[in-house]
Amino acid sequence: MNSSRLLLLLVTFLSGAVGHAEPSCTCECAAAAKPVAATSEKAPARHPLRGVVVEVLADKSALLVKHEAIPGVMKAMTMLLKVDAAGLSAVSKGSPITGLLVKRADGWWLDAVQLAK
Ligand SMILES: [Cu+2]
Repeated sequence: MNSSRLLLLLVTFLSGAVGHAEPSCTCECAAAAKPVAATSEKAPARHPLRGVVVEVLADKSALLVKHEAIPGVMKAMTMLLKVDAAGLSAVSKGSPITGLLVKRADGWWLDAVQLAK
């Protein structure tokens, strides 16, 4: 009776100590992890792409790109990719480029377009 009561006190003390240490860790982890989790849930997958600009189609805000194979996504091909204004002005016909291929509701986009080095 005496020893089990001592054990109970010990367990209570230990769980109290753990309970005190854990919340601050949980808070930090939750704060750090939440935005990442939310982003990965919402944002579509971005696949690194390497290719060459075949044509700049400014009127369509798009580039005709001959790109290398993207394993698990698509084989090597020449295709039209929508780009933002920055992407459009960063390249010209014949430019070797890299970017991030993203599938959106309105089709395939190339984000973060850069001249390949
Ligand atoms: Cu393609």
